[in-house]
Amino acid sequence: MEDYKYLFKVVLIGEAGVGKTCLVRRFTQIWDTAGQEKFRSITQSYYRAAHGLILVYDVCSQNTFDALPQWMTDVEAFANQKVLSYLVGNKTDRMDAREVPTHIGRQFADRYEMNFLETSAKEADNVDKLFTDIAVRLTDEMRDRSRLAPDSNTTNISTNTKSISSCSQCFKP
Ligand SMILES: Nc1nc2c(ncn2[C@@H]2O[C@H](COP(=O)(O)OP(=O)(O)O)[C@@H](O)[C@H]2O)c(=O)[nH]1
Ligand SMILES: [Mg+2]
Repeated sequence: MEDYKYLFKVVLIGEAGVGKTCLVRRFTQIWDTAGQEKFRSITQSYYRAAHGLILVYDVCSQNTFDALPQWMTDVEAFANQKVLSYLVGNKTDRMDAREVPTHIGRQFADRYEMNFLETSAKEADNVDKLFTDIAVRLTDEMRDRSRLAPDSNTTNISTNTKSISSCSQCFKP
């Protein structure tokens, strides 16, 4: 832990089954829910002090896309206004089953001023890009901020970590 210059908290949200746990299994410093989304019991504490936020839907499930406005209500209520947010359409490997076209996902992301990516946790498509983009952007932001105020760069860094429960259905890296 002491070897890291910055530690960022990135939270993943979205309907159950969209692939959050599979996405995150490749990256141990990212927080995942422990399935609370099934009970809509994600609260302020999960979002607190998050630097990054990834809202995931399944491109093969219109229902998970239709639930996004509800998730945004939570984000607007609980997340830091300056959180770096990404909308991610996962499961692009299931081409024949796609229900949500790319441009519709992108349109939603634009409306809420979020970054947008489509991924496949199964094929590892764009997963590295997602997490490295977030890490690079947050690091740049933090560097810029510490240049302005040399001693303030640690105040917003969460030192909490949470182990990620294993998921037998996830694709091994
Ligand atoms: N085809 C495909 N299946 C996926 C992908 N990501 C996750 N899954 C499957 O979707 C199901 C739910 O994944 P999980 O990560 O537990 O979803 P969570 O509830 O959002 O954490 C599991 O059966 C995974 O194997 C993906 O990119 N492609
Ligand atoms: Mg999960």
